[in-house]
Amino acid sequence: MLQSTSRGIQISGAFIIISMSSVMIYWNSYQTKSADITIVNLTRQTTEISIKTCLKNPPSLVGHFVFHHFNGTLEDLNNKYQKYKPELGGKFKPLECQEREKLAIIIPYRDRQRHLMDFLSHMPPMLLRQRVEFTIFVIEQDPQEKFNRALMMNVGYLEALKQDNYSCFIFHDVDMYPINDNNIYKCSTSPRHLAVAVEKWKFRLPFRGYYGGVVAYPKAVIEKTNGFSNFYFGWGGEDDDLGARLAVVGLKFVRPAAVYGRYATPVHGKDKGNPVSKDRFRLLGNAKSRIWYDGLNSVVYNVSKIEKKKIYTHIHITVDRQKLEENVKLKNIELEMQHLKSSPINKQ
Ligand code: UD2
Ligand code: MN
Repeated sequence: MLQSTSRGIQISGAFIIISMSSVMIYWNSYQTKSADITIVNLTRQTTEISIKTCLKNPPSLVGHFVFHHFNGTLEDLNNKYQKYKPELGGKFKPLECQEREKLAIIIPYRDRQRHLMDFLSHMPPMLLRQRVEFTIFVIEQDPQEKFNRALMMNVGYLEALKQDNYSCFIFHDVDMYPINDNNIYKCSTSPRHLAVAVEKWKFRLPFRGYYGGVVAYPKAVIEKTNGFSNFYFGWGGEDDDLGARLAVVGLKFVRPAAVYGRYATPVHGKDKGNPVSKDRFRLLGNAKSRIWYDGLNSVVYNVSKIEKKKIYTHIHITVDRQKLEENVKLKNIELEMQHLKSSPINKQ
């Protein structure tokens, strides 16, 4: 017999109390109070059956799927995704199982409304087929300064952690759309470069050390590399800098097979506020020595607005380039002083 009450279900003398994460069965250890149930003796035999954890390759995957431009509105998407019951700010959880990893997708962003709508239309269905628990964070840099993609990645990491204890971070171009759902958006202990076969590069790597587009980092790795460099204003260089940082801490990117890591990329021009960086080769030249003072530990920015939308979180950032660069230099001096103080000659 199965009888439902407001707090639990009774099956032939046993109660099953359903909580968010587990199912507890209390055998013969109950007392009823009219329709309500009071558990009087929890010390008797208890059995816990966990709701199943999500599989890494769930049967819901379809393999190759097509990217379509989206012509609707954000409201259309809000309605479309209502059935998944995202929490405010766009936290989606798989309904079928429990996922341990919490993923933050960080999108460095400015003035790409059309690409953003395509992204918001394309990504959640795939991520839910993959049984990923995720939130999309759009980190928008205001128009004052040249665009700085890696700086927005640092900001996204720090701001996402203020919202929840995310354990996996995927830094994602807004104009890249995965087209094979076997490219799983979860972290491993190594950092992963996911954009292996990109349409704009004729579906192959342009060069071996290419780390553009989409990278997945577990939290521990971001901390190890002190995040990303703050110095790359304008287009280019910051993606090569990631590889240099990983080399310093003895890590390498791993990649999914090219048949999985496929991305559709719309053709677009260069953005006004993001001219090719003239400093990029100079910066790359000393990328390895900057890692300890140029990154998360020296970033300076101002949050002007946080918008918790129904299906994603939009954070608006202002950057004072002079202040930021001064702070990075100060951090360098501070670390050098500490180093000198702790050197054996000063300890005598
Ligand atoms: C390549 C890399 C990209 C990055 C960039 C150099 C690929 C597929 N992507 O992209 O990862 O290394 O070179 O910086 O090879 N953005 C805005 N607004 C702007 C400018 C940039 O939102 O005004 C964001 C947006 O998320 C965009 C990303 O920055 O997808 C990269 O900028 P891009 O699309 O102009 O550069 P692209 O396609 O050459
Ligand atoms: Mn692009």
